[in-house]
Amino acid sequence: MAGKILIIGACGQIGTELTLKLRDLYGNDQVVASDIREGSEELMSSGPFEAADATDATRIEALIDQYNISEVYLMAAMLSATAEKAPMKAWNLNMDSLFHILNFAKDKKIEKVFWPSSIAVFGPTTPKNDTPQTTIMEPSTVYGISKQTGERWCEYFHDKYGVDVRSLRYPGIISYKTLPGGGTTDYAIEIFHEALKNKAYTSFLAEDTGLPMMYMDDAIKATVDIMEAPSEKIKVRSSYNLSALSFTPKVLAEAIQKEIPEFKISYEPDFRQKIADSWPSSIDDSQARVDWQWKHDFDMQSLVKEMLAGVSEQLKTTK
Ligand code: AKB
Repeated sequence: MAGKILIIGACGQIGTELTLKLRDLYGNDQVVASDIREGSEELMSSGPFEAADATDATRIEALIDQYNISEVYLMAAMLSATAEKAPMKAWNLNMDSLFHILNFAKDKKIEKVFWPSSIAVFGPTTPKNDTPQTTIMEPSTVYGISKQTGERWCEYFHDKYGVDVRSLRYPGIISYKTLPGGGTTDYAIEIFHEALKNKAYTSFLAEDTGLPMMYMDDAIKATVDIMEAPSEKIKVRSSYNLSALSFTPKVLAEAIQKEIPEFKISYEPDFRQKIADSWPSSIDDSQARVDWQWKHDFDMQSLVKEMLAGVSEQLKTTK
């Protein structure tokens, strides 16, 4: 790598674990974390941190110059449920931050960009099962519209200006180190905290709502793999479908009950149900598997075991 890595939105759910992984791989000083707020103790103490607003182009450019940045991972975004409450704010954050980075890459200030897309790019008219890489996309959420638009711009900047931008359509990502902020798939994380604390959980999605999901370690592996793959292997410059698991709240609850038999689940769907209903239940990611040999490691029961162990460890230390 010619220069250092900058992670924008490094203190969020995925940003935190991605930063730690990249510091492990390339050295602590090589990976600069930035966010509008400070992050976990581990993140803050393991390498450089800079306070920065992802929409402030001048500040981001100053960081690129100061640290001799060659790669940017733009992880800052407003997620689906929160974005519905503040549509214009979400649009501005999700789009402005992307345009700044794509333009820096176009002007050769940086060499490579990672930008996450999401299953939210799909909508109610998309085939629901085994959703193909290329299909009908009519997203009905602000978040989905911003991710779909972002995908089009990524492809445009690649085709027109040769920008080396790489992207994944993340499913719901399940982890315990840092809580997610305002997603529709968040129930699949809350459930573990409540199962351990109260042996009961009320799901905001109905029992039979199937959604694509993935354990954090697999999401991080996919992100590192796509960024390390030789450029000619990356055939899709909008964003790749990415898949590991697909389950409903009921099936997840049953998997938790195998470990905690007294655990009880009830259902009180709220406004997030409509968002979930507009998304696919399962994703066909064969193109990622062929192009850059993507492969997931975690199945349902290993995810449940890891989550229960991780969350209970955390509960012990926060007592
Ligand atoms: C959300 O629920 O908004 C996110 C996503 C699927 O992109 N987790």
